[in-house]
Formats: sequence, C-alpha cells, structure tokens
Amino acid sequence: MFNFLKSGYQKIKGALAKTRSALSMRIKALFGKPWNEETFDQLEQILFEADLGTKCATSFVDKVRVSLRTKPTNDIEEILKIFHDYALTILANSKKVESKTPAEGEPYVILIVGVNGSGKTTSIAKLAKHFQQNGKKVLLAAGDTFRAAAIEQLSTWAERLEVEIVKSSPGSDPSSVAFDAVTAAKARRADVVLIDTAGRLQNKTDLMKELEKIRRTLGKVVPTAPHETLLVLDATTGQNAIDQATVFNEVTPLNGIVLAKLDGSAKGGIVLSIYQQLRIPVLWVGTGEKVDDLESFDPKAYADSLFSLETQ
Ligand SMILES: Nc1nc2c(ncn2[C@@H]2O[C@H](COP(=O)(O)OP(=O)(O)OP(=O)(O)O)[C@@H](O)[C@H]2O)c(=O)[nH]1
Ligand SMILES: [Mg+2]
Repeated sequence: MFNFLKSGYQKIKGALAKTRSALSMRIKALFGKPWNEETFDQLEQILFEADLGTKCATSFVDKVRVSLRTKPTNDIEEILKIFHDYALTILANSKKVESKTPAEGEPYVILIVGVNGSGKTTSIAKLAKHFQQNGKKVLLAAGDTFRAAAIEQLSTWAERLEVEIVKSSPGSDPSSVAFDAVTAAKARRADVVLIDTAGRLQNKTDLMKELEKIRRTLGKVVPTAPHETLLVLDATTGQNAIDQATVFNEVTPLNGIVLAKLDGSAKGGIVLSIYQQLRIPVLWVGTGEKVDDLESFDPKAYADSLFSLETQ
C-alpha cells in the first residue's frame, strides 16, 4: 500500500515491524514448548534486546511468571495478551505536565530540545505540517544558531511548507532569535511558534543556562510561553535515549517526547522503558523521513503492534 494512504494505526504498526518480530516471534518460539524457570531467563534476554531496559524487562518477566503460574497455558495468543495488557498498564501510568494556554491573540509556543542528530529539525517540519493541516498559521524560529547548516535546513523546510521563519546569523544568541520570533508571531497573528534549539550536551550547566535563558526571554513577550517543551529522542539509540531524557528532564520541564526514527528500529521497546523509568509521555512518533511521517502516539496501537504474530 502507498505510505500516504496508510492510517496512523497502520503506520505505527509498520514502523514497529522489526521490533514486533524480534519480540513476538521469539516469545512464540520460547513458549511454544513446555516452559520452566530457564524460559523466564531467556525471556528477560529477549526483552532486554528489544530495549525494554533491565528494570522494565524484569517487571515484565515477573508479571508473566505470576500470570502463568496462576493460570498455566501454552496458548501463545493468551501469553501475548499478558504482555499486551501489562504494556497498556505501563503506558497508562505517565506523569502529565499540562501544557499552558496562551492568552487571547497570543501564539502557542513550542520549544523543541534534544541532542544533536536526534531528529529535532525534521520533527519541527512534521509538526508544522500537522498544525498547517489543522488550519493554523505557523512560524518557525531557527534557534539552533550553532551551525550555519542548521539554519539552512530549517529555512529549506520553511520554504517547502510555505511557513514564515525567523532566523539570524550563525553564532548569534538563540534567545534573541526566540525573542524576535515570538514578537513577529504576535505581530503577524501566527497561531503556533516552533523553536529549534542546538543540542550540545557536553556540558549540562551550559545547556541548562541556555534553555533557561530562552524560556525567560520568551516569557518577556508572551508571559505564558513556552506553552510546551518537547524532547526529541532517536529511537535507534536505545537505552542511551533514557540517559538523554534523564538529563533534559533535569535541566528543563518537559511536557512530552517526540520519538523520532521509530521506523526501521528493532528497539521500539524503548517506549515502555521511557514510561516505566521516567513516566514522561511519548506524544508523537516519527515513522519515516518524509514530512507526513509523524503520528500522535497511541498506546493501544503500540501494544497491539508489539505483541502480535502478524508479520506485516
Ligand atoms: N527514518 C527516519 N529518519 C528520520 C526521522 N526523523 C528524522 N530523521 C532523519 O534523521 C536525521 C537527523 O535529523 P535532524 O532533524 O536533522 O536532526 P536534528 O536533531 O535537528 O540534528 P542537528 O540539527 O544536527 O542537531 C536526518 O537525516 C533525518 O532525515 C524519522 O522519524 N525516521
Ligand atoms: Mg537540527
């Protein structure tokens, strides 16, 4: 089927194909024969390899062990349902940081953070397209002033999407770009401002200072801004993404995660690890490099996709 004809549910399912086969097919092979304590050790390894992380993998093993001891079965569909339902329990347990609401006539400001190469700029383009399709006037802010290429990349997206962009010369202060962008958005009656940032993580104090300064500056123009701060994580980096989320969560309040590059990764179990260890909700997932390849995260679609024997 052509990608653009696929529903969001199918796109999430497609993106998780590799993780699904790494998980469900191996679980099937494992429990397709009589199981014993060693089976559970092997299960832990399978879950670990799908990037659920040690803590999350162990809690799954405990859950499955208790369920199977209480109600033994060799029916693989029933066994997968135990995983499926437990995944939904974990995904229901996030700690929501409510986004703020702008005053009448003021734009909704979204700050995008994340390490280099995680998918920030591409995700901004995807989000811009999403808001455009919902009839919103979007303005982009090239707040990653660290590299000329970063400004150019965002400018190219702005041209392609026909949205306004506020940028400055490389090396300029990202806070002043953020200030100019929100000022312009107010004057031009834009509905949404998406702010790109540089993702250097070498020094936590610098990162914290820079993000704090951007937030403070935004607040001078629109007192409630930023209304939302989203962390972009690269799904292919596995457990390293958890470390990144931990650091960013300490330096700036996060409303949620955009999990880019879910397609092609066999490490899609990272979502469960994020929810269990950090309780930060995944709000969006990137399912490809194209501007339409962004889906709002649906826990049911995710659990259905991971714990199923479908091969497609
Ligand atoms: N397959 C796939 N590729 C993606 C996705 N999102 C981003 N990419 C690719 O990942 C690479 C990095 O994306 P960028 O958006 O430039 O990442 P960034 O965080 O802005 O990177 P820097 O500005 O260098 O810090 C690009 O080649 C993107 O096309 C996705 O959901 N799926
Ligand atoms: Mg970028």
